[in-house]
Amino acid sequence: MAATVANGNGMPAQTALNTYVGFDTITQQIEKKLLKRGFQFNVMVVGQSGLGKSTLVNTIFASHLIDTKARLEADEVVRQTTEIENVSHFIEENGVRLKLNIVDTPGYGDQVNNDACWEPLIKYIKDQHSAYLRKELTAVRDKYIQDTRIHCCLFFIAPTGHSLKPLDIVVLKKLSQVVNVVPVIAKSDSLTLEERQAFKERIKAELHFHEIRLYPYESEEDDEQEMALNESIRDLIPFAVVGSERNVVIDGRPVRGRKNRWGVVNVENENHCEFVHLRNFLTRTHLQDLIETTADIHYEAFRSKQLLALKESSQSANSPPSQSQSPMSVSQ
Ligand SMILES: Nc1nc2c(ncn2[C@@H]2O[C@H](COP(=O)(O)OP(=O)(O)OP(=O)(O)O)[C@@H](O)[C@H]2O)c(=O)[nH]1
Ligand SMILES: [Mg+2]
Repeated sequence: MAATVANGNGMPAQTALNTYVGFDTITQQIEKKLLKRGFQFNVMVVGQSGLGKSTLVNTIFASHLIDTKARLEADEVVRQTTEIENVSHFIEENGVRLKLNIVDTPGYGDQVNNDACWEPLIKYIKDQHSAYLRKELTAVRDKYIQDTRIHCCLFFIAPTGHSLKPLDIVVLKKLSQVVNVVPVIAKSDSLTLEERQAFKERIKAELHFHEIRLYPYESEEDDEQEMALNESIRDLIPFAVVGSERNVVIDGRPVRGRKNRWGVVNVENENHCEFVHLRNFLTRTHLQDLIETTADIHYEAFRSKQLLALKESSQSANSPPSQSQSPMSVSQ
C-alpha cells in the first residue's frame, strides 16, 4: 500500500517541483471539453398579463425568440401567450455555444378566480426536477443528462408605483421555495426616476417583511469579492427594466428603444433603466452560479425529499418498493 507523507496537521505535505510538469493545463483541458459540449440555460418568465415578459426575453438575448403582443405592423394580430410555451434556441458567441431554453408562461391574474394560478408554474418546475431525478436513478445513465431544470425565474412586477399585489406575494413565496427568483419592475418607463426609487424601496421592504428568500443567496463559500458583487445585486433588485423589440435611431445609431410622446427611451442606457444591469447579471456574472445553485440548492432539496419519502414508505410497507413507491412515480 502506498504511504502518504503528511505534515503535522495531517494534511499532505507541500512539495516543490524540480521541473515543469504541465498539470496546470488542466483548466484548458476542461475548457476544451466544456466548449465541445456547450452550455444549457433555462429561464422562465412569470407575471401578470401584458407586462412585457415575452418582449424582455427577446431584448435580453438580442433576437426574436418568442412571440409577443407587440405588433411590428399595424394590421398584425395581437399575439398573446396563452399556455406554457417552451422555446429552445442555440446561440453562439466567440465559439461558446449556449442552448437557451425559454419557458414563457401566460400572464396570470386575469381570471375572476385567481386561486392556485401558480400551480401550473410550480408543477412545471417540479416536473423538470422529477424528470432529472428519474434519469439519474436509471441503471444505464446517459453520460450527460439533458438538463431542463429552470435555472432562473424572472418575475415581473407591474409598475403601479404603490406596492406588490397580494397575489404577487403569494406567487413569489411559492416560487422562491423551488427556483432562483429574480424580480423585475416591468415597463419602468412609465415611472419617473423618483417614483421608481420609492417603489423599489417599498418592494424591498415587503419582500423582507414576507420573508421571501431571493437569489443570490448568502453562502459561506463566497470570497470578499463575490460577497461585494452579490451585495450590489441585492441593492439593485428588483431591476427596473424596459424592453423593446424595435430599434430607434439615436445620434444616427440604431439602438433598442421605445419612442413615446415625450422622447425616446434607450433600453441600453443606464440613465434610462436598469436593463443593462440585469443582462450583465444574467449573462456575464451569474450565469454559471444560477445553474450551480439550481442543482445544489433547489434540485438537492427536491431530491432528498423524494428519496426520504421513498425510504419511509418502503419501510412502513416493509416490503420491496412497489410501482407507486418508485422514484419514477414520485408525487409532485
Ligand atoms: N411602455 C412599455 N411597453 C412595453 C414594454 N415591454 C413591452 N411593452 C409592450 O407591452 C405589450 C405587451 O408585451 P408582451 O411582451 O407581449 O407582454 P407579455 O407579458 O408577454 O404578455 P402575455 O403573454 O399576454 O402575458 C406590447 O405592446 C409591448 O410592446 C416596456 O418596457 N415599456
Ligand atoms: Mg407573452
